[in-house]
Amino acid sequence: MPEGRIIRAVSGFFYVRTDEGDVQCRARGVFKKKKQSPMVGDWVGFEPTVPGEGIVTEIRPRETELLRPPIANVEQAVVVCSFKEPDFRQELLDRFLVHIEHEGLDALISLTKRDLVDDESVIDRIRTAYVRAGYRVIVTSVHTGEGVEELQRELSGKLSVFAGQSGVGKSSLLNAILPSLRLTTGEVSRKLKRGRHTTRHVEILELGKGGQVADTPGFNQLNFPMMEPTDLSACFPEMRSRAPECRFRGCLHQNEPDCRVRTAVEHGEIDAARYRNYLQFLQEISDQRRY
Ligand SMILES: Nc1nc2c(ncn2[C@@H]2O[C@H](COP(=O)(O)OP(=O)(O)OP(=O)(O)O)[C@@H](O)[C@H]2O)c(=O)[nH]1
Ligand SMILES: [Mg+2]
Ligand SMILES: [Zn+2]
Repeated sequence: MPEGRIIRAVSGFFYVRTDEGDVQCRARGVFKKKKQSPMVGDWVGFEPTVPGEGIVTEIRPRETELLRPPIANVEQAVVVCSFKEPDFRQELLDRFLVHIEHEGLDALISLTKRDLVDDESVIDRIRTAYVRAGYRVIVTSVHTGEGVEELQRELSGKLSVFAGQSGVGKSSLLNAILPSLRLTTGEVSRKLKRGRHTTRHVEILELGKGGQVADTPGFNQLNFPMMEPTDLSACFPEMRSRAPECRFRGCLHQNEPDCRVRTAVEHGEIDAARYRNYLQFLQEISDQRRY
């Protein structure tokens, strides 16, 4: 059976890349019954129908699966956040990171539109908070080219996904890395200070040097999947590494005595805003579980 990888999904069609070219496929009906659906990034087997077309009949087991944005088998997620237009939202960044950690992907943070910020201390505060938490952080501007090559290096030799709010500059960054992509980009609305959802589909793009990236539509909200409260602190690397030194196993780092995480927050080793977001997410997760 011919095989390939789904590189794009648009209104019920799956574009499967094979050595012999792309094949436009529909999915076999049985997937619907099983409540399964092929995803971009999936390795699939298909039955050819007419030249260039086929039907996906088999989905290979996924190594990883991200539901927002929906993509399978990526190794690394690049969370893209702008300093301005739209304004930096740390809570949303932390939400994205929890999702990514929960799915076991490597995370990289790209802070965009550096050219719109005059105050260097704003950049430093954010960068330091996340570097200390254990993340790779790349500050970029497509106007000055800052950070573009560094980002490109981090993308080589693997499949990554760009995730982030609409308008933060995901597609613009990809164009800066490889101008021939000519992805459509959109102005940020002045009035609403929000992106206009310019990218409509998840699509895997070839960057050369063995690098592949999925550009994805932006979104502004993100709820958590069902998870245990103890899973949540494991999604914060700086808490995960300190938790073994808490007095209690399963410590949720709230009011427990001899909590190493709280001590680290008090000493400024863990970013206070990230810790506040953690507590808020913990509340959300326990509220979820009550229904
Ligand atoms: N000043 C400045 N503007 C940028 C930069 N990067 C992107 N922009 C602008 O930000 C706007 C949105 O960029 P896009 O690349 O379309 O954003 P996106 O994240 O792909 O948005 P969606 O596809 O809607 O999710 C465009 O007007 C870009 O020109 C940057 O580094 N500096
Ligand atoms: Mg886009
Ligand atoms: Zn603790």
